[in-house]
Formats: sequence, structure tokens, C-alpha cells
Amino acid sequence: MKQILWLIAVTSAVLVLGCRTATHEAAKTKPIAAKPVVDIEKETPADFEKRIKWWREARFGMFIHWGPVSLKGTEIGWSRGREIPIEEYDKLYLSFNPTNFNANLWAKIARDAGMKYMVFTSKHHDGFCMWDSKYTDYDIMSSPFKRDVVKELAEACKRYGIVFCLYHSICDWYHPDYPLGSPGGKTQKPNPNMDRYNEYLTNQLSELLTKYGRIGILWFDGDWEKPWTQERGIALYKTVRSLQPDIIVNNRVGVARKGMSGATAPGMFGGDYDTPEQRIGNFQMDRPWESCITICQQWAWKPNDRLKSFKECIQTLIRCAGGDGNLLLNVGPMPDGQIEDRQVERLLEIGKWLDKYGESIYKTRGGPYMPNRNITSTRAGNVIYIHVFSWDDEHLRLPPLPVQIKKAKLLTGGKMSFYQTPEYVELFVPEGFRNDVDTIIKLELKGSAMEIPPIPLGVASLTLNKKAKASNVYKKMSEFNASRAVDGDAETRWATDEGTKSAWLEVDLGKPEKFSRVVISEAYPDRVKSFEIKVLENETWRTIFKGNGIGAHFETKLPETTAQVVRLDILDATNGPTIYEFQLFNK
Ligand code: H79
Repeated sequence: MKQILWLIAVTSAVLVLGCRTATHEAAKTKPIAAKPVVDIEKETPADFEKRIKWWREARFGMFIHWGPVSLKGTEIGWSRGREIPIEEYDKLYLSFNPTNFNANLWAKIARDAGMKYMVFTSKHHDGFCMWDSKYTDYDIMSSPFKRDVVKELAEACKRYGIVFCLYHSICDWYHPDYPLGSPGGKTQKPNPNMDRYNEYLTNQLSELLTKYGRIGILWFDGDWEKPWTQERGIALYKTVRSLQPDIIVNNRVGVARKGMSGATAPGMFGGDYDTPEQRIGNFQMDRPWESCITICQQWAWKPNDRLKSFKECIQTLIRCAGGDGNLLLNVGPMPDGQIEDRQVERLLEIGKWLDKYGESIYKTRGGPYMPNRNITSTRAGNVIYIHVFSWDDEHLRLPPLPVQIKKAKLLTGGKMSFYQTPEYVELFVPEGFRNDVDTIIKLELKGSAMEIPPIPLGVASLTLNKKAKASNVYKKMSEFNASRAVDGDAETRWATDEGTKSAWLEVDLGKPEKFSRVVISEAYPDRVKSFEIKVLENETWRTIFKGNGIGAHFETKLPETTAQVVRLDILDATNGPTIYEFQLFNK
């Protein structure tokens, strides 16, 4: 009751105080001092589990990045003041008229893809508002389109059984009160006022959370920009939860997120879940997480953008589930309002796969086997699903399970057998029944699979904690030295000085080692344009591999080589290369 009264109070405050004006002067309204009806410190772990349950079970959602920038085909997050001059960018909305937009169709596509929720960009860093906001005229109602996209999507999602959610950037390069004006903070506003901006932000969120029915998630972003603070983040979290107590909020509400790994800094408040970006999160059972990954390369629509294969998409989803996380797969609709046919086709392929094998994804938890390159696992009740992506041997030998296996069968079809001892579990699947995308082995246990502690599978990289040096280290800081690329920690990196176009990283494996595979992860994907892998032989460097881009995750087979000293030689980069991990494996 208290809650309802309070909601009425907020709504009427918004109605009375809010007025629409041509500029952002509208932020004259009183801040909505949300009275926390939910005490975030008092939520028990059981309450939290209850709140987050639907989302964890859903495992798969659709991310949508859309706005006037799609007219240009450049990135929504960083083309204002870069690829497109600010004056031009800010006028794009005047020609934004996506007459083929059909909210029902988007919701249907999401449903048919097997996605259970949709996260839509109400406002990205560029400040344009995709709903009818009374706090600004820089919104969809001032475009020739004049239709409230958020409203139509909210209704369509409801119709199709999809939980509607919002992405909302905290930073706002357009708003005069927000101190910064373009990516990297290169443009400053003449007369900023962060308190006033915070009021605008809060007012708009109150609008979004009271006018459009249930919002499943608030997906904040733009958290890294200097003006934002942890205090403001905590207050914002409380406001949001007060307006919709059951809502789920990501960790970008505050400033505790650790870069693109999306982890939350230990001991800091980080909303409800972690947000690895453009990468699959690490195995993590004690705190929920969701990888956000694009179906092409860009978040917003880009003509002829490279579309990921079905295999890559579905394996990404399976790997997320196996690590106990969700996947938020992004599409960028075109400026006419349609999602590209080829993207729709891809989504429907995923949906078809989930129709058949969804029991191994939805409502499962990750593990117990911790993922490696070839295998990941999911579990539910008395069942473990072993997902095998590639086979190194005739049979698959896994570490032992503490519970007896009753039955083993191939969910993906065919005959198999198994053998269990206290030392190992062996699974035999004839070659003809191995699936190129994912072979799913369903193990039915005599007891629960849920209490089994995580079981590591991995083979360590040969470079792990070996002696490393580099031609250049960012400002000679130890935090960015060569050893960071071989420490097995996906959050630390080797970095080079700004403007560096070529650099090398050298690892001494301690003794001659045989290897045949390399994995490299670039912290700023797409900087490296060409590189070679070289080994030292009789005091000369021999090239064993030549590559072009690296990107967030580069992996390839190498000609089988035995060597002690190995170099990653970056020959051409658009800016200082920086590498999370450089790993070598024998298999
Ligand atoms: O909306 C999509 C992108 O447009 C948006 N996030 C996804 C979900 C995005 N905006 N900027 N970026 C992604 C890249 C930002 C990278 C950096 Fe940083 C910001 C580099 C340095 C500051 C993140 C925070 C990595 C290190 C700190």
C-alpha cells in the first residue's frame, strides 16, 4: 500500500513539476528524492535470488541499439565529434523517420529466436531520447517520426511474452549540464552542472519507470566518465528500485565495474550483476553476470557489417550458460526501422536450435565442469549436460564426478557409451554422432548435480607466469608491463605508449616447449592491423605465423613448433597496442 501511495506521489510530482520546453532548461523541476521503499542493505540472499530468478532462468536476451545515428551507419557510442561533426550529429534526428518500424515484428523476432527479454536503448551516450520525454525536446517526438518507440516496444513485448528492459546511458554528451561533450571527454561544456544533470537523469528515469509498465532490467552504461561517482550511483540504484522494487540493475549503475571484463571491484557495490562486454564472461557461480555481444561488429547498424556465423553465435550462448551467465545478443536495426533480413535469419536459426536443445540452456546453471576451449557444461536437477565443441581424442576423459551416473545419452542424437571410475569419467561418442556445432551429452545422475563443486578442466597456457619483456610499456608503468599479458588474468594487460604503431612482446618459456595453438586477446580490439609470431632459433627469429587483426579473442592453430623464446611481433597498429593475454597451448 505504502508503495502504491508513493508511486502516486511520484507520478503526480512529475505531472505537476514537469513542463516541456524547447531546451534543456526544463531541468527546473525538483529532483525526485526517491524514498527507498526497498532497503538495499536489508535484502536477504534469498530475496535476491527470488528477484533475479526469472532473468537467470531466461539466459538469453535481445539487445537493441537504435537511434538517428543509424542514418549514418557509424557507431552510436563514439561517433559524435569523431566520425561525424557534433553540429551534424545533433541534427540527425530531424531526418529520422523509420516508417517501417514495427514493434510487434521485433518482439516476434526476439521470441522466435528463443530470447526471453529485450533491452532497448532509451538513451545512449549521444543523449537522444527514444521516448516521449517531457524533460527535453531532443526526443523522438521532435523527429518526423513522432511515435513513442519505447511505448510501442513495451506493449509489443508484453504481447509476445518478452520481458521489456531498458538500456540508459548515464553519460550524455548532448545535455548542456553534463560536463563532457564527446568520446574521451575531448569536448567540454561551457556551463555544466552535474547536480542539475542528475536531476534530469532521475526525472527521466522516473518517467520511464512509471509510464511504461514493468521494466525487467535497467541496464546502465556510461559509468566510466569522470563526473559519475559511487554515491550518485547508489542513490540512483535506490531510486530505480523504489520505483520498481523487483527490477534488476546492472553493475554500471555505480563506478565499480572493472573495464570491459565487466567484473565488479571487490568490496564495492555493483548493482545486481556483472557485465562483460564483447566477451564471454569467466566461470562465476557466486554472482550473476551477462555478456553483451554484437551479432555483427558494431552496436548500431552498419551497412555490410560482418555478421557472425551461426556456429559462433550459438557457441557463444552455450559458453555463457556454461559459465553460469546470460547472453544479451545485440542487433542494430536499420534507419528505416527494419532489422536486416540476414540478421533475422541468423536469429531464427538460433531459435530453431533452442527449440530442440533448449533444455540444456534455459533454467540451467553453469558447471560443474569449468569451461575450456573444447567443452563446457550446464546442469539442472539430477542432470549434467556436457557440451562438446571439438574432440581432441577418440574419447573424452573428464575428471571424476562425486555422484554416480545412471544414464548417458546424446541429446543431439546417436549412440554413445560411458565409463565411470573414482579417477575419471570417460565418454565415447562415435565420430558420426559428433556434431560440428555442439555435441550434447546428457548425464543423468543418481543424485543432485547442483551441489557438485566446480571441477577445473583446463590445460594451462605454456606462457603462464613465464618471464616476459616488451619493446615498449605504457609510461613505463609496472601495471602495464609485459608480464601482465602472461599472468592468466583476463583483466590485466600489457599496454604501450599512445601513438605506438609497432611493438613486440617476448616470452621465455623456461625450456623448449612444443606448441600448436595460440590465443591472443586485444584490450582495444581492432588496433592491431598486422602481426607475426616468431620463435628464436640459433639467434635468429623465424616467423611461424602471420596474421592481420587480433580483436577481442583471436585463436588459431599454429604449425607444430618446439621453441623456448617466442615473440608476438606487432608490425602495424592504428594506436598503442594493448594485450590482455598472449597464450600458447600444445593442443
Ligand atoms: O552500448 C554499447 C557501447 O556503445 C557501449 N557499451 C555497450 C553496451 C560502450 N561505450 N563505450 N564503450 C562501449 C567503450 C568504452 C571503453 C572505454 Fe573504458 C571507456 C575505455 C576507457 C573508458 C571501459 C571503461 C573500459 C575501461 C574503462
